[in-house]
Amino acid sequence: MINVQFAALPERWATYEAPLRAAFAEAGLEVDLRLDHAPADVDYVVYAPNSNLQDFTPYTRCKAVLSLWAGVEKIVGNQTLTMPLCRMVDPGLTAGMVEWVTGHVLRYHLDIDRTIHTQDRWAPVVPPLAEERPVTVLGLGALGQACAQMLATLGFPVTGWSRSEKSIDGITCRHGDAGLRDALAMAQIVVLLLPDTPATENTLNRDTLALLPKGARIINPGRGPLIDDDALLAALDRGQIGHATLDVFRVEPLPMVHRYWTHPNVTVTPHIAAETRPLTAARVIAENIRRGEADDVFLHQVDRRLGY
Ligand code: NDP
Ligand code: OXD
Repeated sequence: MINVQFAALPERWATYEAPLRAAFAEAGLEVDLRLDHAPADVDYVVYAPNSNLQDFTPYTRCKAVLSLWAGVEKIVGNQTLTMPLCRMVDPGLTAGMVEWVTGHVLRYHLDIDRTIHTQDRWAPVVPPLAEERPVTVLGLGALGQACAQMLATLGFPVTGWSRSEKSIDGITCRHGDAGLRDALAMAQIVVLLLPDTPATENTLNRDTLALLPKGARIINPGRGPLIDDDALLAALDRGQIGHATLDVFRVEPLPMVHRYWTHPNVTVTPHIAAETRPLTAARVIAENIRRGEADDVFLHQVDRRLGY
């Protein structure tokens, strides 16, 4: 019997229990899934970083902590978490992010707000085709790559930026510090899908925002610290940035006094770009437990040195 502890907000148990049990059965795993195993008996922890479990010291035989979240910045530095940590890469979450990003890119591309606001007048403005609208995606991981590919399929010229060198069909790939300048130089729309690490903090700052063509639009479903907020607000005020759609913030919920709420050229969404979907995520968890039991390498194991 494999002992699995579910450690997330208590209200999540009702959503995840049945999909996890079904996925374990489907994978042929005999699992005792509970909220309350004795820590020393636990083989795997299914984990959300906002759960009460923060001290992993008593989890002496735990083979892996399997995160339900894609972003691991809240736990990657936890010194008591010495066992392998796997982040969530879930087809359902990826599909949600592709839809959210594509929707917001199309909102900008088609100038949907302006069209709606002028609908009392017959004033046709023909939008350009996607092929005339360069888009840059910062981050070419599970989510960035899927979004970049969907945008390229729609006809946008897409440039992607990552830490390591990549080659992806239909995407102009840039990497490293030097590649960022190229990736931003032509971008009319920038999507941020980087993890929050010391190396990615303030990727968009006063200097890099100035590299963008005037009026460029920013979409951030990545993490708040990727953007220097004061620099973005200043760039919005002087029109260097035309509009920003922000889903994630340094402090969440975004404090009501924050200027983002009232800035006319900012859209705030409450960290809803993409949710982990229990049915598909449960299969990913089951597959990692199967791998752990077979002494195979885990999927999506976090590199603590890199922080993602
Ligand atoms: P991945 O780890 O799969 O991809 C991260 C990408 O960022 C990789 O391409 C990586 O490069 C690149 N990267 C990391 N560090 C740097 C750096 N210093 N310079 C340049 N590129 C860098 O993550 P996901 O795609 O799964 O997720 C991305 C983020 O999306 C998550 O970390 C999370 O913060 C956020 N997220 C937000 C959600 C929401 O609802 N708003 C939902 C889910 C996730 P390389 O390929 O070379 O390693
Ligand atoms: C995640 C998120 O990291 O929802 O999974 O932001």
